Amino acid sequence: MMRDSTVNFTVLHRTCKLLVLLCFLHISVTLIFYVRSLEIPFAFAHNRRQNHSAKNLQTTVKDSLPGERNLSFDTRTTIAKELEKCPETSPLLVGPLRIEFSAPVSLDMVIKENPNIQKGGRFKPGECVALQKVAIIIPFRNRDEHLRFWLYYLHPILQRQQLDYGVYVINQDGEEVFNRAKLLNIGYAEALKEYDYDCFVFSDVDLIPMDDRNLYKCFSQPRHLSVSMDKFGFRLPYNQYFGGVSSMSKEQFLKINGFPNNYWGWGGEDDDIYNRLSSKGMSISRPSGAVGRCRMIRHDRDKKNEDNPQRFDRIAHTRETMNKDGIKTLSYKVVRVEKEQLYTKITVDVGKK
Ligand SMILES: [Mn+2]
Repeated sequence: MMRDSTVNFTVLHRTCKLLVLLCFLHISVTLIFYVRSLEIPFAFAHNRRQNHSAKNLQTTVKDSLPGERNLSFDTRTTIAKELEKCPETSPLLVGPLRIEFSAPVSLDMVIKENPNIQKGGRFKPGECVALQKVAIIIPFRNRDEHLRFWLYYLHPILQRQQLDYGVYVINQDGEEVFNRAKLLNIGYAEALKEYDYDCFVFSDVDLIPMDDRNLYKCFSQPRHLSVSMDKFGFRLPYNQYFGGVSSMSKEQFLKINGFPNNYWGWGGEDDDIYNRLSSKGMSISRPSGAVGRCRMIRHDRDKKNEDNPQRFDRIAHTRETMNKDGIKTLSYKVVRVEKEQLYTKITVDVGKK
């Protein structure tokens, strides 16, 4: 009997020891897995930080943007990083286009036909990383019908060109004399507050390209895009002509101190811009006459946009005035910013003549 109980006790003792060991093992394994689960997000965050510092300066600017904008942007770049750069020539281009203004278009229709446009008139290609970030600046006042045509034709073209772009309509508030060049300067400044654009296309609201190979992007020299307008019999009116639609990189724009702020009324500001470019040793890049064909929507002269009689005198003195009058001395007030589906409308007080 005695012997039996001793055996029993030993067995029980061993079982208990084993049980304690098992418990210890179980706890250890659980603990190891727990610690590892904490380390994974940490390692992920660490990796992401490394990726960030490897990215260029532009990202640093983006990172400093406030709140939600920043977050959605970051998410997008993370996805974009896995995509390849877009090709130099987009495979989506179709060439000559039929452009007509006989039937009016509605914004609802344009919105339905362009489901990939983000609020504010923003777009990024989904299949590759765009080569340039382009802000399109449209000086504006009371031309809603023209704007609808512009959006109807240009959004599909710009998407086929695989650009990362945003459309900014700069609306002059009030009834004072129109100031196209100042509105363009304001568009440049306001667009840069939103995104680190590296290229700026300045377009009149009533000009539509007739060929999608006329690229709305920047080149090694400032670009004139509206080279053969129907209005001028599909020819350049004169060699120095830089009106209608043009593009400039941020660098090119800053080199000439932006555009003049003191051309009130119609005419001259485009020649002043040309003088600025040539005085800084830049030349004008242009598409061929065939690719650069475009159509202007016919209209009467706007009220409060009469010929500027001072323009000839001003143009003669661009070299002396350009450093004192430009983007460096730009002053204006933003009256309101409206994020429409197909464009961002910024209404501004430009002051008066
Ligand atoms: Mn016009």
